[in-house]
Amino acid sequence: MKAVLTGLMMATAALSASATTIDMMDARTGEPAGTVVIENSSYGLVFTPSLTGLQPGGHGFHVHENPSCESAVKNGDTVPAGAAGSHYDPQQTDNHGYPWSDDAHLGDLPLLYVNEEGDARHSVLAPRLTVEKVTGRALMVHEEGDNYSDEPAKLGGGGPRVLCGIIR
Ligand SMILES: [Cu+2]
Repeated sequence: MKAVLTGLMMATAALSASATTIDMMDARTGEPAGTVVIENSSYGLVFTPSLTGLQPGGHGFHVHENPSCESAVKNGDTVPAGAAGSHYDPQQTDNHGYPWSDDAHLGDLPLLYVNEEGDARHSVLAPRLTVEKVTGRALMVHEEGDNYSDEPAKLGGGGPRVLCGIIR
């Protein structure tokens, strides 16, 4: 019994050791905007947001490919957090889809839910990811929602990037 308990405690310690806190910032101003904790589970990667000051409703939430939240110039326009690149897609699916689909960007996450007070507190699970797979990338929150499709708008229709954080 004691050995079983010790084993359980060690397993718990191993899981919590893999938790990583991502400092999020406003993509336009660079001001701190809260945190997202990521943690491995037996079923995938858990994202637990602690964010405030967002528009109520659903927001596109993705892992983007580059570890940068700098703005970038695209077609003559400045894009906040544009240096993060597009959705992390190591398998080159070139397809925006469901987080549990094999034929979608690996960085496609479940929608981030923001309550009427503008707070995001609900955890989401990405079954194909681990802390190790996303380290060295960027985490992004978009202004609009996400329909897990490239139709009618590319990349789920999330629009501008509002919050960004580097996953270290
Ligand atoms: Cu995105």
